[in-house]
Amino acid sequence: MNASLFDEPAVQAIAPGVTLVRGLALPVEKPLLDAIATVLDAAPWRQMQTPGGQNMAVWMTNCGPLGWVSDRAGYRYQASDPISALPWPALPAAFAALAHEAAEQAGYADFTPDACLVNRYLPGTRLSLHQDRDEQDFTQPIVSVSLGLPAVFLLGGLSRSDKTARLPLSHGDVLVWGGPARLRFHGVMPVAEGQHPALGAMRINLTFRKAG
Ligand code: MD3
Ligand code: FE
Repeated sequence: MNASLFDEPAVQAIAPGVTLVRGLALPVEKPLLDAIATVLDAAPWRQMQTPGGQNMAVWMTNCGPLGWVSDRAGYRYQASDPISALPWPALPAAFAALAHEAAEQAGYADFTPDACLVNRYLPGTRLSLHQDRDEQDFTQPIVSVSLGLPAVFLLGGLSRSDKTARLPLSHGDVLVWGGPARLRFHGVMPVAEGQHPALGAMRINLTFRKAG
């Protein structure tokens, strides 16, 4: 039983342009996990290289028409998986429906993502403060789905040096970032050790974007 479902409104305004829908993914946990397994069969977890040649700490894959990649040449979206040279696996219907529903609850009527970056955090993994600016159209929101171990998001401002706020997220929580929040710096604190009943010792984040 999740008591917070009863003493908090389902849709919470966290900051201008930041909407949290606690537990929105819980009723579709099984379809989401099945779809993640299908994506991983075609496009397994990999550590991408930073433009400087370091391994990124977060293990990633993608699905949908476009996937985010990083290598010595830089950051970009592309239609093919650099490992297989095949198109990224299709965006699963359960993913598309959840992203659309979350965006709608946040006030975006017609969110049709063309990219889903899937991030895997093992305990100790963090994501340093950055902006998402490789997409074409910043009027489109980003939808993020947290699964598995809990994490603390860092929400900064429009400048790297702005003070950050901490936002704890758990399995099933869905966030929508748009409008004035779209270019805010953000990151993830190191994920604490733990075991999630469905996912074990990992956190998975689905990040939906309109990239092209
Ligand atoms: C806030 N992923 O993949 S998603 C990323 O939990 C990324 O894996 C994190 O940041 C994760 O780029 C956070 C949440 C997120 C995404 C985009 C944002 C937060 C954002 C854009 C603006 C402000
Ligand atoms: Fe990001």
